[in-house]
Amino acid sequence: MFLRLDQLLTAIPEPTQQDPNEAAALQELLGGKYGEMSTLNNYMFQSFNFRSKAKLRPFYSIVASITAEEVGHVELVSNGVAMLANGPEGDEEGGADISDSPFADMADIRSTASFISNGGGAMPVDSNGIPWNGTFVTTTGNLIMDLLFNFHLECGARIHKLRTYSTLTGATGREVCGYLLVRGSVHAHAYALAIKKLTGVEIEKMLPCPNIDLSRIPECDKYLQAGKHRMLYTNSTGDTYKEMSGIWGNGEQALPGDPPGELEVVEGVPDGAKISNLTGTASAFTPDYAPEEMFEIATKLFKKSR
Ligand code: MN3
Repeated sequence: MFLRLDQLLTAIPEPTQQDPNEAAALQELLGGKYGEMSTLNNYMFQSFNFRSKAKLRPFYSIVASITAEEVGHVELVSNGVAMLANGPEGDEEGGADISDSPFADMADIRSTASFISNGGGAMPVDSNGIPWNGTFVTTTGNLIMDLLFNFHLECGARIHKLRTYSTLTGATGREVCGYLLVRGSVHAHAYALAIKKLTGVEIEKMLPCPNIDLSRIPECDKYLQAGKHRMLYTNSTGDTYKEMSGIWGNGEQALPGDPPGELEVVEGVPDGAKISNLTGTASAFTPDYAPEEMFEIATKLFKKSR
């Protein structure tokens, strides 16, 4: 079962300007082959299909708990995409004259469909608008094969995050990349250690792979100082999934190059942040947009719930 919290994993700075092309670039981290839809669905289906869950509990726990974090990553990137596509100011008043082509600029953005079909929202597509698909999921039934695939997936995801970061100039998209680079590094490290426990092969010595020095990415700094590169969250209640501390912990240390310290499993979820309150885009419904009645109904229903 899953529990939903009305928060984002980290605070994303509001954009200073509308930038639907940066939103399209960020889509790669959502619906690209190595995006968050892929990490989420790989670990989710592997955890559903996991055999001998009781006997292999530490390994099941690590895949199951990371699954929950990945839902939060999908949510984080989706919010970043929508914030960039929307820009800093809402447009709830409307009143534009449709014959003036108020959205002429949208014909020239990279993903015109993100405006025409999706109203500036995020979609499970890559940076070229090509849909994410289920063939990106690997669940073989062989635990070592699946963990190896997950290690590769997280390493590939880091390349894509770095390259996406280097296409962005605004703080909004860069923050999303910086946070995910740190957390993706944790997940690559976690799968490497799981493989080591099962096979004796010290695959974590390949890390960081690719060789990305997080200390040179300013947006990573506060997360490194807070020790986010050393923490795995159970994303559950009580001590459920705590068994993974035999893999993540147990004297294992942070990767060379990152701030030193022992790896630790943290019960529960990380501190969340507020979700940006995006407003409607009245001019997208020119000439007729009247949300007031819906707002009124919602206000009445809210009062009845109290
Ligand atoms: Mn992720």
